[in-house]
Formats: sequence, C-alpha cells, structure tokens
Amino acid sequence: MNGLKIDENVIRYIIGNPINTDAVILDTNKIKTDRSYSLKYLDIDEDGNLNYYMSDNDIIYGLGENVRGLNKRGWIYESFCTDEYSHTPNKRSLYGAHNFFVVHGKENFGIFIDSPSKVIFDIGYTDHNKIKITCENQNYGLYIIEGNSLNDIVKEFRMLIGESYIPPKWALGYGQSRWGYGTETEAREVIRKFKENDIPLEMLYLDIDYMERFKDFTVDRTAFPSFEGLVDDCMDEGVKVIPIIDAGIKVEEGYPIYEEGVEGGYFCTDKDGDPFVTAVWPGKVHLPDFLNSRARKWFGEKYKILTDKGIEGFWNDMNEPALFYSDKGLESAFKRAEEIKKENIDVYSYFELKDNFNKLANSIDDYKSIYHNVDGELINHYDVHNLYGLNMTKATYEGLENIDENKRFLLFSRASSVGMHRYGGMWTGDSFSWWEHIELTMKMLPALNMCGFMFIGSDTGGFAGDTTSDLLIRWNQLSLFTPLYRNHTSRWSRSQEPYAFDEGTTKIIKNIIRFRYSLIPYLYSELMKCIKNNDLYFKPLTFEYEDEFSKEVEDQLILGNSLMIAPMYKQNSKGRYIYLPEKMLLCKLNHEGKLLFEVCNEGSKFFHCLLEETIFFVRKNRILPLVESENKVKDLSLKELNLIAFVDKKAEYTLYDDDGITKECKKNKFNLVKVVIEKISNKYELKIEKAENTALKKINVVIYDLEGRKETILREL
Ligand code: MIG
Repeated sequence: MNGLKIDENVIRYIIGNPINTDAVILDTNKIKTDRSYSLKYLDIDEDGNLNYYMSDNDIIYGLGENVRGLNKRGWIYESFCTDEYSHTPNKRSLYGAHNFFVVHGKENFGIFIDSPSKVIFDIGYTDHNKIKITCENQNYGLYIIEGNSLNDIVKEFRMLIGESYIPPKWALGYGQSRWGYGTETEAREVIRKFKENDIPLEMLYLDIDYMERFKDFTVDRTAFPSFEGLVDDCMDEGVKVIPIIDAGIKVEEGYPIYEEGVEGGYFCTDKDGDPFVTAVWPGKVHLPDFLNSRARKWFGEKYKILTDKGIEGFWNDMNEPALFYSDKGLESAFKRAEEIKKENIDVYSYFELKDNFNKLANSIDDYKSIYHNVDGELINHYDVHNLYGLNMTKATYEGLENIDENKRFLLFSRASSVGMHRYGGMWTGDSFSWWEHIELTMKMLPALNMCGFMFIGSDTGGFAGDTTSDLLIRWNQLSLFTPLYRNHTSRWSRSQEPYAFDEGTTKIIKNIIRFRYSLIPYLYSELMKCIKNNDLYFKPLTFEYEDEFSKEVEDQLILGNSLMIAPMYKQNSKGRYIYLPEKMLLCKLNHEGKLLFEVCNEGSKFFHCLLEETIFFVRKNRILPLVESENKVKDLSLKELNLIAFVDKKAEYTLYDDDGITKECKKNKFNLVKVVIEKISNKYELKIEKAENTALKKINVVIYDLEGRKETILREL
C-alpha cells in the first residue's frame, strides 16, 4: 500500500474508493507528490485488517467518547454511533465515532481512520500485544501522523481536521437542565429558585417537554402558553433559554415541517424511494436526509423559527440516529410473539420474546433499509451511518450562520464524528448517577480534545437514576473545570438542582459555581488558545511530564497552561492519593468559598479533601489568573486581575480575551495581557509585557516560592 505525504508529518493512504466524510480539510496545493511511501508502522493482513504490534509498556490514547481508561488497551471499541443509555464497561460503542488514537511507547505516532462506516479497534483484546483495526467497509482513508512529542502529534492531526467550534463566552456560564421541566410555570420556578438562593444561572435548557407532541420547531401551547414571554423574561434576568432539537420529524398531516419535507424530498427513503418510516418520541417519524445538501439547507433554516423568538443556542439530540422501531420490525416482533404465545414458554422462548422487542431499537436491519440521496447518488445509510449526527449539526451551524453570520451561537450535539468538532460541541450523553461516571467523564475529556472536540461536558449529577447530594457535589467539583457546565437529569430521576437537597448542599454547590465564575477568564483564555493553536485543554500527565509514574496516572488531568486537577470520585471519601510529578501549589476552596494555598512536594501523597472542599493545583512556574465572581459572564470584569503564582525563578502567563459574542476573534481580533513574574536579586518583580486594548487597571499578585514563602505585589496601571 502506498501513501502520499500530505504534510511534513502526515502520510495519507487511500484504500478503495472512499466517500468524503468532511473530517479532513486539505489544502491540496500543499500535498507533496514527489514520491510515495510504503505503509509505516502497520501491516495489513489478508483480510484487510491493519495490525500493530505493541510492546508491553505502550500506551494508547484517544478514541474520543468511549468506555474504560485513558489508556485504551485491553478492550475492543466499535465506531458506530449508538444511542447507548448505559455506559457500562462491557459496551463497545457510545454516541460518537472518533477514529483517532496515539501510540505512545517504543514508537510514537497517531492513526486516523477516515471512514463513515463501522470501524472496529481491537486494542489488545483478542491478542494482548496487538492492535487490530477492522474497517467493515474497505473504502477509507488512513492517516499516519508523526511528531516530536505527543502534543505535536495531536496538533498535526488537529491541523488536518480544521479549527474547532468556538462557543460564545457566556456558554461557559452555569446551565440548569432537566428532562421534565414540563410547563412554563415549572421553568419560571427554576429561575426563581436560583435567584432566591443567589446562585449564578446563565442558561435554562428545555428538553422535549416544550414541544407539541415532540414535534421539532413547535411549542406546546398548553404547557408553555407564553413561550415567547418566558424567553423574554429570562433574557431580562440574563438567562438564555436553550431548547433541544431532535432528529426525527413526526409523520402528521398538517405539520408544516413534515409536509415540506415530503414535498421537497428532504427525508431519507426506503429502497423504493418512499420516505422511510421509523419511530422515536412522537411515534412514527421520517428522518431528514442530512447528507443531502438541499435537505441540510432546508432544515437549517427552520432554526429561525426559534431564533426569531430570541433563542441563541440549541442542543441536537437523537442524531445517531436513534430508532425505537420500524413498522417492519414491529410487525415481525408481534408475529413472533403470537407464535410464542401458543408454545410452552420456557427459558429460551421467554428470552426470545423479550429480546424480540428489545432488539427493535437501533436495529441494523433498519439502518440497512434506509437510503440517502447524496446530491444525486443513492447511498445506503449503513455505509455512512457515522455521518448522520455530524451532518445534522452542520445543518444547524450553517443555518445559524445564514441567520447571523457574525454571531456565535451555542450549539452542541449528542452524536458526532470527527469533522463535527468544527460545527459544535458535544455532551457525553446519558451517564448514570454513579460515582464511576465521574471517573469515566474524566477519561473521556482529553480523548475528546485529541479528536478536536473542545466545547464538552457531562450531565453534572448524572443523567439516569437518582443522584445523591454528595455525588452531585463531587460531580460539580469536576464540571467546574469543563467548558460545558450543565446540570441535567432524566424525567424519571429525583430532582437534582443545586437547591434540591439540604441547605448545606446548596451552599457548597453555590460556592463551587461562584468560584467557576472567578475562573472563567482563565478557562476561556485556555479554551480559546487551545482552539487556535490546536492544543489540548485537558491532557493526561504524560503529555507534560516524562517520568515513569506519570504514565500510571489515570485520574488526574492537566488543565490548560497552569493547572492540574485531581477530582474526588469515591463515595464517602474524605480525600485521595494524588501524584505530583513536581512541586505544586495546592489550592483548596473551603466551605466558606475561600481559597487557601499550600506548597506541596513532589511524589504521591494522601490529600484530605472533605465534601465541602474543592482542590486543584497550580503547576511550578505557572500563574493562575482569577477575577471577582459575578452572577453573569458579561459582568465579569478584567479591570482587576488576581494572580496566584507559584514561582521558582520565572513564570509567565498570557491571558486571552475577546468580545465573546462575534466571530471577529477568527479574524484575530482579540486582546492579550502578558504578565511575567521573575525573581531578580531575591525579590519578585512583575512585568506587564503586553496589555493591548484591555480594561486592565489593577493587578494583585500573590506569589509562593518553592519553600512556601509568600510575597505580594500590587500594581495599579
Ligand atoms: O432517549 O430528550 O441524551 O439528555 O434528556 C431520551 C430526552 C432522549 C436523550 C438525551 C437526554 C434527553 C432525553 N433524550
């Protein structure tokens, strides 16, 4: 197999005749066609599988949204976007298809499989030291990516796939959600409670409850008689209403979206060319053919129905696409049930009876019966399954761009594949209110970043099942650091708003959310710099530290330039072991919402951390900027900066900021403040090297040296 160098560090191999997935953005002028390269690192066996032989100590990072560890070794993962509501370790697929991973060990390189079909990554599952990649469809692109370091390899890959989606700055605020805010009164009650408890609230999410019988772009006027009034009143309170949009369109005469879709030929069809009938929330639905550019344009324009009412953000759901059943499947399940009814129902027929109905959902037979019209060419859905969520979100993104070209809308999706990262963020779907899912979230975060997904987060408190106050608190202590910070739960679960428990819990979560707002300038600065420079916002320790112990750490992450986080994820724990690869400054947010500091030595140690305490670390020779907390992102002021610095000789930090709402930042319109703290003849000095167009008036610096001595500098500008 021969490949072409398409960049200094990237070789692309083309197998068969691949369909364009929209994952890679190539500047064809840059492709070096001077010679071709034989397959590197991998071998290809007679069945067409790609094989790599790992040594015992190799670590495999990546694969985005998946179960199990940061190190993906020892399991088999299938890229096939799946509405999987239970993220247990025996699962092979979740909602996303993220076909990029990095091998770190005796050789260091990245692999990306550019395929819209099912790809199976057997990472030492069948054979302990072997990676076997099986592409079900033998038409795909293979990219081998090299670089001088792990960070470089990821950067190279990210350069290939293009700049990640940029959210509005307010999207870093706190959002409250629940499937089951069933009426306008209930929605208003949430806003009132947040106000009463003086807890910052930036976004109120609406789930399918607001729609009339789960029909996209409609409003249930019985439950939400004055939807527009609700949106306006929220706006007055500085709260954005963020509605959900589902993939399936209800089959119903008189429903304009349905009628237009049929008329325009915008729906996926069966093999005879009739709109394919499946079922989701509203019962029978058709699926918009998002792979068709005309259908995308049509669907994208529909968002205007809601933006005209003042809506500035959306979350796209059920776009794997999730299917409950099809007519065909349902019929045969009923038929078989009738037959079984006549039998003596023993163990096998009992399970068969149950399974027949369970298996109706997301059935492969159904996926194989659906067709797309990709601009004239009829394509079977099964072969391009992983592109559906991507193209729904692309439709939304482009629709919103047509509505207001220069405005940043909030947008994230459940299903995704590489390429979608340019159009929106994503959330990690239906977690359970389990401690294990705080841990799992932590492992998905850097893996998603590697695949370009930067605006990400999980359902704080857990989606399915009943949460507990301690789980909710500990989950907030992680979500505090994720770009998307949203508390969301299922309609079958107990309430889990910050005020849904006792007063003590409310107070603790309020402190965490308030602290989030102090941190937003840093988080936003890091997010934007990482988007612009194709860096990771969340990193495994190995991406920064080369010692042997760092390789073992799976439950701590580097966050941006300055921080390391080590969230608590065990019930009843009053602390945990944390490994410091070097001296660090421990920051503890205490029960009063005050930050306390302590210089800690390198090595592994038990750190106490009561439920009401949040801990994290400032790395050596790094600076953390903080500001006064506010109730809204727009009120955060950069006039006065508080810098927490942990410095031996010299540290610097560049704070990025921009208007937060327009796309001017893409044209390099942003502000930078660069500060340098340096020890000169035994005294620390603060230099402001850059302060372009900023409001900055005052800087308060607290510096700790390696021995824990504290100095302060106050500077007025
Ligand atoms: O299958 O809209 O992941 O966040 O609350 C349930 C109802 C459909 C799944 C989403 C979840 C949302 C729920 N949806």
